[in-house]
Amino acid sequence: MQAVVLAAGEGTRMRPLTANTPKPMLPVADRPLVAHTADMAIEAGADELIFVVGYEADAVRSYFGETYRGAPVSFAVQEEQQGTADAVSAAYEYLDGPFAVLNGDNLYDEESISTLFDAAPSIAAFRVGDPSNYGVLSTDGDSVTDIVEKPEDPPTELANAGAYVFPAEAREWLDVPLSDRGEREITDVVARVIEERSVTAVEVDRWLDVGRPWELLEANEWKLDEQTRRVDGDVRGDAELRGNVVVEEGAVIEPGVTIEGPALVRSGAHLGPNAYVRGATMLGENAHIGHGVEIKNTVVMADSNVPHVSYVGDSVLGHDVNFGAGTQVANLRHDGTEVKLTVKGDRVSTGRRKFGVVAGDGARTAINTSLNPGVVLSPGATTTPGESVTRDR
Ligand code: TTP
Repeated sequence: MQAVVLAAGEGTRMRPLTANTPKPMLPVADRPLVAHTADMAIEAGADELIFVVGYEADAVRSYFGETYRGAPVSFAVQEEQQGTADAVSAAYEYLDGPFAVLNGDNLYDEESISTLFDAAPSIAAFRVGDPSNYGVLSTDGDSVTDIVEKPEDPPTELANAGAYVFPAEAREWLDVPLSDRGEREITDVVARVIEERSVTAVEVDRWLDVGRPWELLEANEWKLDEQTRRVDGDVRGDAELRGNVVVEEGAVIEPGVTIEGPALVRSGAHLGPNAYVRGATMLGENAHIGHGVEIKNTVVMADSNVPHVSYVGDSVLGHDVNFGAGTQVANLRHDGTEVKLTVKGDRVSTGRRKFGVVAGDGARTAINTSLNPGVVLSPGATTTPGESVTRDR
């Protein structure tokens, strides 16, 4: 079966992390987010991958190349982001049979996607207490009878989880009218498929739609937890690696370092001496974490540095970030309420009592900077020595 993977979006809610990297290419454990989607599709039986690309398309192209895990790969370009049905239309000329459509920024448990492929035509559903913010499925047994966007009075608890297998004819049903928000929506294609065919709802056990920075952290927590302990790098002296820790070949762990898994140290990363890494932390390629630094539950992307006596917790650092000596990240509010972040101009709760900061590519803090919970640093932002940063910059 062919699998169409939607990866044309910029990920505006993920800014500033998407300033130079499209959201599907942001790191989740040892590979880009969209590679997890591609892997699931292959495991479920896809024998051809068609990526719909747009924003920063070259990053997706160069990662996947012409074949991926033995499956031929094509790239369809969506010039303007005019909605998910429009994105699938971009792949029209490549389609020649039943096809799956998967969002390039969603994670599922692998088994459910295999069941989805086997049950074609089919749609993935996720059971949520209040599905009124989703597309909601009506069902008769396993069969889907209707789909309604954001209903006030949801007919079931089954939310549309954004993964589908369509019959070959659906290729001709993609040209749906613009919705009220001015996009061509895949929900309208799904509605047509339900009208024309018997469609099975496949309940997925686990689903994460990765849209905002703390969801990227959550995605890493999920995938780091699934990795298998492996130490291929250079671990020196009395460094101690506890639990589910992966150290890739080419990484160096100096004496005095303690790492508590799950944690991943990627190739070229340099850690210590005397650093403490714990709880679902991913240190990207060539990252440098120096003496006296504690890093907890954090994503540090490639080429970033936290070289001297700092604490960084529950945070996401983009590429080529540098935290000056003594930089401290606060990740818990005194009032214990959930940390909020500004997403596209609105204050939004992360749903987490503990969340630190988001640093865009190339952000640099000066010595002894303290950063408040929920602060977002733009790409290239700087601070002054001893500064206490309480607002985004
Ligand atoms: P969204 O998460 O709705 O869009 P986005 O990724 O651009 O993020 P944001 O809303 O923060 O700007 O899209 C869901 C999936 O569909 C995602 O994998 C991107 C993809 N997509 C396209 O490929 N083309 C499109 O026109 C749209 C709207 C989405």
